[in-house]
Amino acid sequence: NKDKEMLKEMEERYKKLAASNSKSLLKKHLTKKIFDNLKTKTTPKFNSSLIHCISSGLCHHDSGVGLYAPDPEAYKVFAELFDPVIQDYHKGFKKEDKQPASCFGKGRDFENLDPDGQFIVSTRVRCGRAIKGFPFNPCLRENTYKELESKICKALIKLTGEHKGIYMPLTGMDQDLQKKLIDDHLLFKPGDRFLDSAGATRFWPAGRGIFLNDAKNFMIWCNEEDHIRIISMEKGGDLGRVYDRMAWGEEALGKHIEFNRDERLGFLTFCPTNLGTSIRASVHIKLPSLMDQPEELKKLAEKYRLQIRGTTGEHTEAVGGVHDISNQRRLGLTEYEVIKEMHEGIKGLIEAECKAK
Ligand code: ADP
Ligand code: CIR
Repeated sequence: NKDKEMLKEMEERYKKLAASNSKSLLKKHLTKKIFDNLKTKTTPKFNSSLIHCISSGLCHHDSGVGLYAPDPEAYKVFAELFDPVIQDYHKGFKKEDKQPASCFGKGRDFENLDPDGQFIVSTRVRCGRAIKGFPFNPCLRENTYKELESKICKALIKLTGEHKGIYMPLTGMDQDLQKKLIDDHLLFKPGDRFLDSAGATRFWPAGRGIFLNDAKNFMIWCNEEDHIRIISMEKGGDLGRVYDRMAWGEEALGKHIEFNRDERLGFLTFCPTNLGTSIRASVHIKLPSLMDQPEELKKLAEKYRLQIRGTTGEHTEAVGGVHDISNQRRLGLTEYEVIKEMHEGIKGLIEAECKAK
């Protein structure tokens, strides 16, 4: 009976989304037929159902995507919904397509995007990793969050050289320190409403934390949206150097942790937008002339397959003319190709800015 009631409630909420003017990929691709096909399915190992996948998008009609995978098997069991969303977001990755083998290549192939420091405030490259054998947020409990954290910490203490650093758990962290780390763009913000309604913030702050190297240009986030986020960041536009630091850190960590990589979808992540390489390479950039022509900027971003975000992250505004511009697609191409696409795009934007002056 309880199951019947839950199904009825999900149907009501689905109808509301379908009748709304939401621009989310969930609304676009979750047809009535697919909804009916999937509504009573569950994943074999962790028993997740459709509501776990779509609850964020049902809550927030202003989602860009609105879909998450509660566990790795969800990508297969609910493929009828995930596949078209993945194809749309990653610009044409079809259900027969396969993520190529990892190839990081050399960051030094990419020249500094802004050697005179005119446009780029800072550059950041991140990737996400899941640990094999564990489900994602909606299926984790306080003890599994802690178990993941302790596995990650065991690997972190083995990092050496420029990656060496300390792990700071969120539990018991000084409020001023937490605020400073967030303001410096080093640490994730708590209370993301999209993650919250996706079931990704339960037992907070248990098992969550940040590892920071001595130079504060290499970070590892523990149990935020993904089990692991590996991040490299510094002032200026030396994308190649930032990328190499992340890639070497990923390689070092991978010697001590088995990452969950799918043959077809590449590295598995909670959000389907992060599959494949899971790399987001971004610059905080000032383009004063292009900012005055938002339509032109939007057109250029589409041409170069770039995504524009606000200054303090996704779903925020651009403060002081600083935008966060990054590669949109992460799946269907190698790590090296992702960085190349982003490098060419930013180069193109800077050229357009110079012409628009
Ligand atoms: P992600 O999914 O990559 O973690 P978010 O949009 O949630 O992205 O941003 C996380 C944090 O990283 C935010 O504080 C954001 O301002 C910061 N950030 C992203 N790109 C840059 C950059 N190029 N320079 C400085 N900070 C950045
Ligand atoms: C949304 O749907 O807006 C959020 N769930 C975040 C989706 C991830 N966004 C992205 O473009 N990488």
